[in-house]
Amino acid sequence: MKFDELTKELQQWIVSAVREGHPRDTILQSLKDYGHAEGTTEAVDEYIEKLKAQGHVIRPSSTSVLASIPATQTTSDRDVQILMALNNPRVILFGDLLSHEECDELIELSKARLTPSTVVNPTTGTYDQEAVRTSYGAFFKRGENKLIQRIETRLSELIGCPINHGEPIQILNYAPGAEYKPHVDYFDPKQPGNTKILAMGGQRYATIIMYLNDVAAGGSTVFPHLGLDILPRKGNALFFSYANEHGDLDVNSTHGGSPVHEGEKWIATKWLRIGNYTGP
Ligand code: PD2
Ligand code: ZN
Repeated sequence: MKFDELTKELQQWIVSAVREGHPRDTILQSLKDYGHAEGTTEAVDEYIEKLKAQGHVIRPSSTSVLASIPATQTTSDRDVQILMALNNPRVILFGDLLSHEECDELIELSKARLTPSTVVNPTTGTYDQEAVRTSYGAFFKRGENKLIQRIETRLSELIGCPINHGEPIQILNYAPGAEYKPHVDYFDPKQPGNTKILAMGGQRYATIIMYLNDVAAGGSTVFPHLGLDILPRKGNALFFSYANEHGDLDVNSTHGGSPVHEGEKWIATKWLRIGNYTGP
């Protein structure tokens, strides 16, 4: 039976079950248990395929995974708190990942290097200055100094990702009114301008945003598809992922940096690749 031929009630039930991440077979068994076995297998498969084609990643349901997350995660040089976790897409808010001294040092070291931020043009592959991103930024080469080495090791231990899969840390500074409009951090492989950037370590699969100062008002990291806003707090860090090794990409990871209303905002961003990052 086609999905559209089911009753509206049944359609809604299937939509919720699939989006909540329940396994296909569990969904089919429940439908059978409640007397809806006939024709629903095709309809469930049709809906799952449609979601995948739209770029949604369907992950297993995770209540038990979230329940077992420890309150504190220990790395070789620091205990990091876990303040919030969402499973689908994976979003984790870490508390106290950086010390206040580390935040201040990153800001001071970057001040002399700041230049206007750019975005990758998906058609041409050039790095262009655009109104969608009005921050200033500075890069630190991987392992550039002791501080960067320490932070990169800590992140690698926390996330379980090899250091050489990480792009260089980027510091971003937002003045009042500055923002980064909602976007995805992965590169659409169908766009010709992304070929070169994808060749330098494969797809990006996750982002870590480290908040280097408290912002008096505004400047949250927003996830419009999730109705989620993360407020900048000095030393906290946000991890979110959006791709897997099969090339599935999750549009629900769309996020932005909302305009700063009062004060300024400083963050450090680390993007992670599926393979070794070989770019600049
Ligand atoms: O500044 C942010 O909160 C922000 C928002 C969206 C940073 C990024 N994206 C990024 O660096 O990719
Ligand atoms: Zn982003």
